[in-house]
Amino acid sequence: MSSPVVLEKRGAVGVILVQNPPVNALSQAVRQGLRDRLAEALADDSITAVVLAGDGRTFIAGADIREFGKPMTAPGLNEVIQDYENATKPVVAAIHGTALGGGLETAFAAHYRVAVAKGFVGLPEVKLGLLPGAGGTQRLPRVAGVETALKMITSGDMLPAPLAQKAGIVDAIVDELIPGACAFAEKLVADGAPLKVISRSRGKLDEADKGIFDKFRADLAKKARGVLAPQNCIAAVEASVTSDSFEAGLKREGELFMELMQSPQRAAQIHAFFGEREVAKIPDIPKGTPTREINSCAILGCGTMGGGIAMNFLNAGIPVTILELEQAALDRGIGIIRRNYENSAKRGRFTMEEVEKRMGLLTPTTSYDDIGQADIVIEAVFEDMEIKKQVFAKLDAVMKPGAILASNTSTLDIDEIASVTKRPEDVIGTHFFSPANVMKLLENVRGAKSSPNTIQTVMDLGKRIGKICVLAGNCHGFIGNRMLHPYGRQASFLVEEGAQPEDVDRVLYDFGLAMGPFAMGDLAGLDVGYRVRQHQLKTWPQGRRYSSLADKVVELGRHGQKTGAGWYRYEEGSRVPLPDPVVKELIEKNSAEAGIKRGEISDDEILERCMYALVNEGAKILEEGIAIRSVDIDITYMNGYGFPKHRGGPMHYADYVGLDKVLERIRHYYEQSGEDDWKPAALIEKLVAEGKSFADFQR
Ligand code: T1G
Repeated sequence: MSSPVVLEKRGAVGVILVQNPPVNALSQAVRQGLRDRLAEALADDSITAVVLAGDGRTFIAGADIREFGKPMTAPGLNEVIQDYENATKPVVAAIHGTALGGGLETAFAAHYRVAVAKGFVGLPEVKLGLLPGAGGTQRLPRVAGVETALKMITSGDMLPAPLAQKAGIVDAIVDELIPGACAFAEKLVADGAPLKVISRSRGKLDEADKGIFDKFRADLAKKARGVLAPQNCIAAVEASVTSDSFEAGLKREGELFMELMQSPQRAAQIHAFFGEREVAKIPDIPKGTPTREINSCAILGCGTMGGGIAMNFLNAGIPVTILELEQAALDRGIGIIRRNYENSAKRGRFTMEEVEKRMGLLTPTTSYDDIGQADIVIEAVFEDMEIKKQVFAKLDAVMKPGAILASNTSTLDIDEIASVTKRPEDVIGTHFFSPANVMKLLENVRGAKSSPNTIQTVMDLGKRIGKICVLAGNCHGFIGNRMLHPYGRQASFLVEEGAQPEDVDRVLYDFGLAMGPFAMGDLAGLDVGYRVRQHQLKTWPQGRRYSSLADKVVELGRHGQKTGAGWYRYEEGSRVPLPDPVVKELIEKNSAEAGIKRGEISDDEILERCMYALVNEGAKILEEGIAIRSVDIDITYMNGYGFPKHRGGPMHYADYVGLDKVLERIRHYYEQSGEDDWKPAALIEKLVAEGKSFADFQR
């Protein structure tokens, strides 16, 4: 089998080229090839210098993540790197695309690094629950200083080549990758330039920096609560300047790396990494399905959602016509969009010129006449079926043929909405999450008649505007909100039975969620859920337990942060949730009226009843085909509902606990309560009977 690494000669320069598409990952064959080609280049007297580059779209983008969790294979990356550091001829790494992780670590083994201006470098291992495990935590501080190293390694963020040059990571920017790198290498030879070996220079830590490690530790203990990788990253960088030698520091890095490699958090975060790519693959929509060009967008509604959705398109350079029937509401919405951009500019995210450029793509209107030529229209009006049907009937009349008609509904029936149009094949749900310009998840909902073209066009469009798209089937609440209902019910039942809202929120916050259900409700607005429940109550199954506690809170006028009080009270100007005696009294009274005896509830029970309610509903969603794979549910929850990435999503978490244990607890709560939320999903029983996990599930 031919090696994925070749050696080409350009004059007296040997170009070692990695050819392992799509991202030149450092598979075993690549590592072996790098060693072999270097040995050949060093043995060839006609070669006076070496250039190391990636073929195709990028330099090496890291270790081959698919190898993780499997037995290590020789040669290890550190061995390969050592060969390059010890080379007796100048080695120049030529960077384009994204030199990431092990790729940048390999580039650090070269004596010099050049890059095209559009190239990027980074050490994103922390996003995978790891740390740079081939010397990155030891070499980067020696090249760019401790603070830059800590920032890059704990954030995992990429640096554009010009900034990498400023940081000392890249020695020169070249116009043309290979010719530029070869010319740079030839000059090294001509000048008799020294062979710079990073590992033989000390870390650039001066006395002032000593406290920096504790500062990073404290910051990340808050920002990344319970997450191991960032803490180990800091310890590894610290070792680069406190160890007696480079080798000692490298050894410490290896120990800290292996700790992470063996952690369930690494498995969870890599599950999330591949999952974010897996969800783009729709089994019944073949690759190459024709799609429509989207060069303009119309949005109905300029409220919180409409304005946030518009920003996504403006950020991607797609012109938006935004319709609000009332001029005052329209002006208010436009003002909020402008203010959001100006705040970003004040924070240095982009220039005021960029603000004007994006605002220049936005056309406000109060007339349907102005939106008919848009390639897609997204309705973000009041969450009421009758209103949505009126709007879609109007859209059907005004939108040009071939336009996509999308609804931002968060729970309502897409088929019913499509039924009022003559073009149900062009109708689809595009459920954005608030704040729509921030949240990564876009839950697209296929109607029974949505065409493959419509679906693929919207999936591609979602990626283009920077979203992670999950395709859901059509049911009440689709994937995310349908699971949220039993989760929310258990939270309310727990409070009726003895817990306090702050107990439930604390347990889930400590588990890693961004916030618990009560704080989340206060943030989102309790009146939203109230309206959905009043609608649901019309068809509430006889005998099914219902908690009216949340309704009573809303009926006191307590809608959450926006009214200064909800489940919690909020002091003037503060968003800190404070337990409120008024709510405590309401809870006691509600339990008494409902004849529910209150008692002690353990943290374990709180976590199980909230988590497994999610998992059980998720399993039903999976078996009904509303979600294509279990990972689609995980990606939905991690990117739309603040589920911690280091836990991998509710279904991955259930696999980690063990489906047999989860089933045993679901059966326990079912026997205890008789509630159909706890009726074990047939899929869980089937998987457990077969000794399988959700990850094994194939349709
Ligand atoms: N290993 C294996 N497969 C990878 C991969 C990797 N490192 N990176 C990407 N892929 C696959 C991906 O799953 C997808 O597959 C295809 O390539 C295109 O990716 C020792 C231990 C490079 C910025 O974390 O950030 O080095 O879906 O859709 O949008 O210290 O991929 O087509 O089957 O994302 O153009 C560190 C991870 C590894 C980089 C390109 N490196 N990759 O983005 O394409 S750990 C990373 C990315 C490490 C060392 C440590 C992005 C990208 P499929 P894509 P893209």
